[in-house]
Amino acid sequence: MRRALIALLGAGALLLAALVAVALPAAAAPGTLKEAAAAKGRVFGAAAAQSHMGEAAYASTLDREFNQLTPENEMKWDTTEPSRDAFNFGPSDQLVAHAQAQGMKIRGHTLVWHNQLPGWVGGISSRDDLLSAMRGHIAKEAGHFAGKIAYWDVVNEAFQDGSGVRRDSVFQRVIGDGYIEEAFRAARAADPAAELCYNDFNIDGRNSKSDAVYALVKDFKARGVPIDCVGLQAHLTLGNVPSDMQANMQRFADLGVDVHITELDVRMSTPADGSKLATQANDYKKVVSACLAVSRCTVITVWGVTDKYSWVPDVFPGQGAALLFDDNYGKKAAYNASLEALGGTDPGDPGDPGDPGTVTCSYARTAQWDTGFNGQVTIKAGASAVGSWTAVLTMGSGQQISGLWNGTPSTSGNVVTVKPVGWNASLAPGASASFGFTVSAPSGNQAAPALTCSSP
Ligand code: 9MR
Repeated sequence: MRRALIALLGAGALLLAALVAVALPAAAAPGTLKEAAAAKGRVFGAAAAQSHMGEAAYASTLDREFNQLTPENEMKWDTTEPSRDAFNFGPSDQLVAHAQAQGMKIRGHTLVWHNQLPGWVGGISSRDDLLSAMRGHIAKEAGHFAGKIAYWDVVNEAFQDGSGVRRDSVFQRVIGDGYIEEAFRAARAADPAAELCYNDFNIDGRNSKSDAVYALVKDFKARGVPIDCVGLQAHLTLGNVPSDMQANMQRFADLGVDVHITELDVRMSTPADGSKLATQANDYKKVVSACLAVSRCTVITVWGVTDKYSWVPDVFPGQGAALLFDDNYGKKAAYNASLEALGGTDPGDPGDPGDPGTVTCSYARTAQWDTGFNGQVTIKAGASAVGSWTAVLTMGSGQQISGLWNGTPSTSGNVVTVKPVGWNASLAPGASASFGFTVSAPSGNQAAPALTCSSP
């Protein structure tokens, strides 16, 4: 009995030790988007295409960082029902199986849309016939995936851009205003477990189009038409996150629906450069922060895994670099900014241009005379902010620093380590600080000192 008790106590101590051991690493900031999002009660997804899944870096980046998958094209009407009543769920089933194996949520995209619509649908001119085709499509597709889909984009892009007017689609022309609610009712019947969303672009801030979507959702809620969420696509251009994005999300949330950012990307004119990438990082940070500030903003999904396969250059020639990973699957500054906005920290992969703490430095000779010269060192932050920096100068033979300004030097032999003076320690992304110095040197030896720098 006594022995058993001691054994039990021993086991208890072991269990406690194990718990502590498990608990300690968990305290570290999450190192991937999906972990950081989960810690905030959010989901972080990406659109993915079955045709790229064979590329190892594509699949491993998707699996490592994201916990929600939106099939980029595979669930669209032209793929799933290319001719009437002939269904093809091959590519979408593969993506769904992959997502399920990875424990990712799946966003169904999309049941009713004027694009990627097979010709036979556009050819229907009778209201009853189109209604029955639409209901049949939804019943079959949402029914096929029932129980596996977390969110359905039931109707996509039903309003004209730049106005609150309904888009002139075949559904609008032939069925009339009521087609949207018919679609939502059919989706609820086919898959009662999925959250049903209305999804559109350029409704990220308040404008006439988002006002129209707001009125639609309000009306649906008032009349009991099933709707659970609104998808703001957030296909944004550099430096143009709507300042009222958070307020816009909040007004939808106040109607009693969840808000999802469904197709986030921030395009720029290519080629990208450090300054554009820093602006983009800030844009992503704004979007993620706005979502976190709205408790019903539960999902953030980017429209692709890598810049390499983004839709942007195909549709906007000369633009691109819109996503979180570059063509080589390197993390961009926007990745780090998003991760940090979610409360995570990148463990750091050497060579990532977006890693925190990256500084570069350069040297210039600003004056010279026979027995000396003035030099200036400029330290520039990478795409993330740095809290401090260190520059190390290795002086040439016989050279000595006789004066130094805007820096704090410490000298050991011919090596001079320079730290900031305080006010020039922290640098915003892409910002720089400089210090200057005077060197006395043997006649004619104006050779540049060797220079390295780091952060902090
Ligand atoms: O990314 C998709 C691209 O591969 C397709 O060619 C394109 C065809 O319409 O659709 C793209 O995805 C769109 C999404 O389904 C709905 N919102 C806009 C997206 C970008 O065009």
